[in-house]
Amino acid sequence: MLKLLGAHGSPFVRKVKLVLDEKGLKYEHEQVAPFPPTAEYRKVSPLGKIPALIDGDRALADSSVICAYLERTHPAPALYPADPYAYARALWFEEYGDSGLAPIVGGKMFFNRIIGPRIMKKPFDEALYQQAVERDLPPMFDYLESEIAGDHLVGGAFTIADIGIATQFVNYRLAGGALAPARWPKLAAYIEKTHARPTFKAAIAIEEKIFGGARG
Ligand SMILES: N[C@@H](CCC(=O)N[C@@H](CS)C(=O)NCC(=O)O)C(=O)O
Repeated sequence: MLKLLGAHGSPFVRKVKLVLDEKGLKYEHEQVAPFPPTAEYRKVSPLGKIPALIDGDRALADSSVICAYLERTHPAPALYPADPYAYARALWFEEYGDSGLAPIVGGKMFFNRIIGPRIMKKPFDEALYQQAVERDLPPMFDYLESEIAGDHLVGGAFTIADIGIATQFVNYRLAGGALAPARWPKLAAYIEKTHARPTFKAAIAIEEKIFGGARG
């Protein structure tokens, strides 16, 4: 059976979980935290980061790598567009989530407000949080607002682009972030709809239980 390694709260672990769930695959989910990674875990994830995936005698690290692998090994339902440009655009939005949103939403908001104080005994840095909300994120949300034309980001279908962006907004929400519909009407409606998918709803319910009460 497939085994997903990585802890709840990570947008990258969630990205893989959502792909597994959208494809209806059976898997075990072992909670592995990377702070610090063990020597044993580094054998499957040489950079020491979560997630990793075990498939029989195969091991893979990195959420984008794992999702691409799952698409090849379990092609239906397709989560990547067939058209080359749409395919590349979907990868772009996944990257925008991973490298654009994650350091701000994950680092400056979720980690700063939830994981740091709760697990690492690091105090909440309110100025850093406000910097994310007031300075860093508005231009990123403006960009996403300008890209949204319907229910999905690319090709009129649900793809890795939607998973890659909306997983970051789960952390945004868990960290206490709110999307003002008056300023970003399309983005707010898009995220609400995407988070209402059964796969997202189930993931959010688990993580709200773990982290929801930790805001403060
Ligand atoms: N590019 C990686 C990023 C994974 C990542 O940064 N995971 C974080 C947790 S959300 C981590 O393991 N951090 C530990 C570290 O950087 O040492 C992926 O997509 O899987």
